[in-house]
Amino acid sequence: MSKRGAFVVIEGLDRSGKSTQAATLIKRLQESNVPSKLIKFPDRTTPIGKLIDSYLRSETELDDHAIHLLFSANRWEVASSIVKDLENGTTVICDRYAFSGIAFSASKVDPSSKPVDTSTSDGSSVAPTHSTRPPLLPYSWCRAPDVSLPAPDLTLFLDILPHIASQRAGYGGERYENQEHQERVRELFSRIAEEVEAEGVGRWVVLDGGLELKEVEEAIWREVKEALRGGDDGELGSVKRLWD
Ligand code: NYM
Ligand code: MG
Repeated sequence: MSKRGAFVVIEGLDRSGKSTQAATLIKRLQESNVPSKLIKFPDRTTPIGKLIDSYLRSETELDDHAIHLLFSANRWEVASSIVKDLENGTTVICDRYAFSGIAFSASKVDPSSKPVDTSTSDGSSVAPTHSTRPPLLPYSWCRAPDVSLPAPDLTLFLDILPHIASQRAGYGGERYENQEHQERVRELFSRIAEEVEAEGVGRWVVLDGGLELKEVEEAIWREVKEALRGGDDGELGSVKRLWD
């Protein structure tokens, strides 16, 4: 059997540079004659993806549970083809994955909900913000639909501060693209990182997305070369499943 490909996911907040870096990475892999393929979630081209696209552009309203399940279904549509590619020796680079699914949904709050606690030590009260409201969807509920999806061998998290991301071109056009929500998304990504490490569902590497493009590119390349070697034992083994 030929050596299987590596499954590499790039994650981060909106405008953290994922898509730019994913495009550069795939070019570099191809120049190095590594069979590879770039995929992205949401894949807005499928029937489910079109619903997601319309929701993100605020052209459609959907129940929060329903849209969460659609994002997951959009991954399940291609889950078996990801496994097939990996087994055939193709390295799959994936721009966002189930971790975005959890982070963006579990960070939602009901704007009309009662804030958790907004009183200050002197007894006065501050205006409620996103971070003082209770979550709309439980974390464990958000994680459940993606259980058993193919697990990445490596996740590269491009870390950026929400106020820096908000200054980048193209920010703010879609749902979720506001600093308060993104602060909460960033906290959830840290929680997910801890779980990925605790449960051994591949490596999770945090890279500074605020650096120059070229520096981020080199850091990514170092990690991906290591992943292609198969880590310490030089073996990627069979494709694992998320949270198994
Ligand atoms: N997003 C992405 C989710 O809410 N759930 C998911 O499962 C995925 C994959 O969609 N703000 C959010 C994150 C982004 C938005 O992604 C669209 P992109 O990469 O900007 O097209
Ligand atoms: Mg976006």
